[in-house]
Amino acid sequence: MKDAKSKELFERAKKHIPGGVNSPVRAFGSVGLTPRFIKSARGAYITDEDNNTYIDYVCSWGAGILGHAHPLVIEKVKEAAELGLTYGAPTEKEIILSELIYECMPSVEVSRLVCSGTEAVMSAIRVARGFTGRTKIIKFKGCYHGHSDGLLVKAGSGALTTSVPDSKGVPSDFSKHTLVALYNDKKSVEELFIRNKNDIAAVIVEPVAANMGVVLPEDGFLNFLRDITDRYGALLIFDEVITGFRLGLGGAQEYYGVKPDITTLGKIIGGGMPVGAYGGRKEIMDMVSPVGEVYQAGTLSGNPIATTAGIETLKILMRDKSIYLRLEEKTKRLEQAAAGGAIRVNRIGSLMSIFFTDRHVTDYDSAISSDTEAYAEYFKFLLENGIYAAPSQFEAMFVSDAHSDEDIEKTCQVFKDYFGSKK
Ligand code: KE4
Repeated sequence: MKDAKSKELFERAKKHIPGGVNSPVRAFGSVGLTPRFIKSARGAYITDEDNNTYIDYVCSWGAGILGHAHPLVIEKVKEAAELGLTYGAPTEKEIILSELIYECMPSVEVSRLVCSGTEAVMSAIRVARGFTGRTKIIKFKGCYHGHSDGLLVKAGSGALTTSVPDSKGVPSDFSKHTLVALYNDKKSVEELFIRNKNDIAAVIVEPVAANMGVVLPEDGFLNFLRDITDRYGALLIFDEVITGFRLGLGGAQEYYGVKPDITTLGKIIGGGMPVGAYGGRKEIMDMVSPVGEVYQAGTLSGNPIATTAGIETLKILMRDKSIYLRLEEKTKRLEQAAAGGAIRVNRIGSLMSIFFTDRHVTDYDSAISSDTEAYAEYFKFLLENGIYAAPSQFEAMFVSDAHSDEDIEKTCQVFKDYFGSKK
């Protein structure tokens, strides 16, 4: 596999960009290889600067549900660009995107567009605190919600599961209001509510976790979170940055039939351009400036080019709901081809992770029992065979509508070759 150009670019990149990348996972650190510098992408394929073309299962971390450079989306983005790139003023496109989000997710009656999932989550938490007048937030070990200070925390040693910063530069004052529970562990949540009673503003959860690899909520877990937050007057925030429009038009909240108070979105709603959103019922969102007293703002929020890409992406998904059936069928074939190896596969819809462990992966501790060296070896084999998977055991595989039967068949064969050789 040629990687001379990527190697050269990586060295050059490190001179003026931390680690040579603008987001850590892209550096291929956990798989110990030179990151591939990508020069183009179309449909299910990405091509690197050494002209290697891969079948892409990262899909820009889920944004690319239609595949790269969908012709319709590109056409509309080009048209929009001719009209100017940004106005810093309201546009009809922002209304259209908010209406489409509401049509697909009725719990998101009112939404505010931002430029990333991090911004969406950070703002959602501020609104939850402003609405309830409370300070504490419960998150789950292994769930990732972007890089805002209060969420870069890990469980403290204390039995109280208070948290401590999980990043340098985050003062402990910023993390002390974040409590950490265990995913799929109702008791850990109950205990935090008993200890903190009416000081918990919200529980934030990835309704399907996808940042410790894909971990599904056990039966009743999300319903339990809905019940306990209602019981204590706290808000329930579903971080659907990954699951929103991925599991279906209504995301995880439709799939599991659990209605959160606030939803955060990203990735697919931008169709590959920088868009995040947070929203909920009007009563809550009226807290947000300029209506209410929770301040949040953004120069490029609702940008006309980004909203155009998002609108066109959602319209394509809404026009042809059979996309989701096709996505599920393709991903099921990948799951079946991987079966048999000393691995565990967690899959829901077109979201999947292969864990190199013999344990059922139901939470963070079982996820990290995976052999990351084995994952790195698998990743390298795939890359050498023209398959681009997530460069980390603790990410997800994403399938797009552009993945053809031949692409899936080829990937299944590579899986069978790899896992067959391991028997
Ligand atoms: P961004 O700020 O990266 O747009 O979104 C943060 C975020 C929030 N919530 C969830 C559930 C997320 O998965 C993310 C970001 N996802 C990662 C992939 N696991 C983005 C990839 C990266 O960090 O480079």
